[in-house]
Amino acid sequence: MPTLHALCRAVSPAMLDCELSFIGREPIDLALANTQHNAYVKALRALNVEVVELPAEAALPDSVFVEDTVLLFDELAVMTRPGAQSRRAEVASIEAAFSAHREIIARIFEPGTLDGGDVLQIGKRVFVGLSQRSNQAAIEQLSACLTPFGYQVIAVPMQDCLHLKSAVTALSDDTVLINPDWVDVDYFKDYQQIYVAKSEPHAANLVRIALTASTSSASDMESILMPANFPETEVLIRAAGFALHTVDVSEFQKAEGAVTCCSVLFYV
Ligand code: CIR
Repeated sequence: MPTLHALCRAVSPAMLDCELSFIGREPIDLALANTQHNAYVKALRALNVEVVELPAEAALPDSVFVEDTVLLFDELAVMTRPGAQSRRAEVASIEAAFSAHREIIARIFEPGTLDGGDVLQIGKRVFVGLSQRSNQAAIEQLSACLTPFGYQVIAVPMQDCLHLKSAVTALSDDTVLINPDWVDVDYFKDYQQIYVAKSEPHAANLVRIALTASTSSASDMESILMPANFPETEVLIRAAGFALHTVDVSEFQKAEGAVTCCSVLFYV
C-alpha cells in the first residue's frame, strides 16, 4: 500500500526578508520559527507521515514554503513557476528531490505563473486560484498536463488573500473548510461546507493527513493538522467529527504562511 510522505525544508536564515502581500511586516523570531518548524515535522511524524527533510536554503527567504514549488499527483509531478520572482530559484532543488519519486515531471513555463498554494486537489478535481501569483496561462498549461490523466482543472477567482488555500481547503473528499469572504462558495457547491469563524479569517488553511489515498470521509486513517490560534474554528471542525491536531505556526503566519505551505504531501 502506498505510504504518505511529506517533503519539508528547514527555515532559511533569510526568512525575515520574505515576500508579503496582504499583511504588514512584523518582527519574526527566527529561533522560534526553527522550534515551530521542528514541532511541525514532529507532528507529521506522530501522524505516521514519512518526512523527508531538505537543508535550509540560506539565500532564499521563502524557501521553507515548499508547497509553492511543486504539485504532486500520483501519476506525475508538476514543477511550478512561482509568481514572485524572488521564489523562482527554489524550484530546482525541489525538482532534484522529486526526480526519484515520479517518472513524469512537467513544468509550468513563461508566461505562466503558479504557486502550489493556489492548487487544491480533491479527488480528480483540481481547483486553481486566479490570484496575484497564479495566472490563466498557467492554468491552461496545468490543464493540458492533467487532462490526459482524468483530472478536471477548474479556475477559481478569489480576492483579499494570498492563495486559494488561504481561503479554502479540504477536510475530506466531501467536506471543505472555507472563508466565504475570500472565495465564491458556489465553486464548492458539490461539497459540504464548514465556514471559518468570522473572527478567524485565516483559519481555512489546514493539512489533511489521509494515510490512504482514497478515503472519502473522516475515519481513523485521517487526521487534520491546523494552526493552534483559531480556537473557534477548531471547535466547529471537531464538532463535525474530524480528528484534529494543532501546531503553533505564529512565525510562519507573520511570513504569510500557515500549515499547508510547509510541506508537500505525496504517496510512494
Ligand atoms: C510568499 O509570499 O510567497 C511567502 N511569504 C508565503 C508563502 C506561503 N505559501 C503558502 O501558503 N502556500
